[in-house]
Amino acid sequence: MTETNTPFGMTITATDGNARTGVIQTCRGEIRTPAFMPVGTAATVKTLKPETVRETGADILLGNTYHLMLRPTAERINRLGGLHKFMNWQRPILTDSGGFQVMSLAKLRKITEEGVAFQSHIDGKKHMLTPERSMEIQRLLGSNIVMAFDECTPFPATEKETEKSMMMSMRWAKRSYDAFHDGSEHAEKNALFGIVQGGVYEHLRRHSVEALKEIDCEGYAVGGLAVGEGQEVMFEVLDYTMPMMLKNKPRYLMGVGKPDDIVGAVERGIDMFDCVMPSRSGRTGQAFTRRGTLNMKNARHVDDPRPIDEDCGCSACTNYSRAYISHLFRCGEVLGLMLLTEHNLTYYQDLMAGLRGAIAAEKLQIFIKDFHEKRANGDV
Ligand code: PRF
Ligand code: ZN
Repeated sequence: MTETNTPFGMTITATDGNARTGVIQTCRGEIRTPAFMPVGTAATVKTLKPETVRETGADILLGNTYHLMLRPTAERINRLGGLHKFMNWQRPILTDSGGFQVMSLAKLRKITEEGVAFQSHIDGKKHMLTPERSMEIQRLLGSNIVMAFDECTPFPATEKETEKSMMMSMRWAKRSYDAFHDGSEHAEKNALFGIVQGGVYEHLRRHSVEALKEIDCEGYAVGGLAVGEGQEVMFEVLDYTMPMMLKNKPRYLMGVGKPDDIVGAVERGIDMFDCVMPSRSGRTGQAFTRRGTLNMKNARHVDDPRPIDEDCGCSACTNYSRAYISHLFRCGEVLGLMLLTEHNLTYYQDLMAGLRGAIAAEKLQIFIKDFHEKRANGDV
C-alpha cells in the first residue's frame, strides 16, 4: 500500500441508534469504523512486527510526536523517507500532537500562550512544543491524520480552570490549522483533526465544539476524558457532546479504553479509539477474553491445555496453550510478551469487527447484551 491521490473522507454505510459504521478513505488506504488504533509510540507496536499487527486486523496505527521528536527526531525520520518507510507500516498513521505526552512524561514543564517548554524525560535536554512546531513534526513524519496541538485539562479542575485551558486549546487549534495549511503539499493529501476540550462542563464542551466548527477540520476528537472521571461521567459527557458534533466527519475518543468503555462509546457515536491497554497489559500478563480477563502469571494456568480464548483465531490461541504461555511468563521469556500482545490486539480488533457487523445488521443492542452477559458469567 503506497501513497495514492485518494482524498480524505468518511462514508457512513449504516447506523443503529447513535452508532455508525463506515469507512474513512485516506491516501494510504481505508480505515473501517468503528476502528481501534494500536499504539506505536516509538515507531513500533511493542514486541510485534508490523505484519503481525496487520494480521490482528488493524487498519491504522497511532504514533507520537513527543517520543519521536526526542528520539530519533522527526528530521532524521524525514531524511530516511518518513515514518511509514522507517517502521515498515504502509497503511494509515495518526499522530498525536505531543502536549498530552509532555504533561505526563516530561520534566519541568512550563505552559504559556506560545506553547509548552519542557525537558526531555530521556536526557533532560530542553525543548519547546508549539502548535506550529507540532504541525511541522507531524508533517516531517508523514502523518496521515495530524492532531491539533491542545492541552488535556487535568481532572479534577474547576470550571474556571477548565474554561481557561479549553480557550487556550481553541486558540492553539486555530494556530494548528494555519500551520497545517501553510501551503505545503502534505496538507493536500492528509487530514487535520481538532480536539474538543471542556472537561465535564456541558457549556464548555459546547463552546469548544462551536469554536472547532469555525475551523474547517476533517475530523474531530474528544479529548480530556479517561483522565480519572470514571466511566459513568465519561458516558454522560459523550451523551451531551455527541449530538453537538457534525454527523458526516470522523469522531475520535482519545486514549480510550477498556473493552466496555469502547462498547459504550461506540453506542454513543464514536468512530475511532486508541489505547495502550491491549499492548501494555499483554506485557504485564493480563489477557483479554470474551469471558473476562485472565492473569497469565496466576498459578492456575500452569497445567491448563486450553488456549487463552477458545473463540479467538489468533496464532497465539491456535497454536499455544495457557500452560505454555504462563510458563513463558514465569521464565521471563520474550515470546510470552509477543504472544499475549498479539492475542490482546486480536481480541480488540475482533471486538471492533463485531461492533461493525452488529451496527450494519442493526443488532447493536443484542450484541451489547451478549458482550456483557459473557463477561458477567465469570467462567473464564
Ligand atoms: N489530548 C491529546 N491526546 C490525548 C488526550 C487529549 O486530551 C487524551 C485524553 N484521554 C489522550 N490522549 N492531544
Ligand atoms: Zn487469541
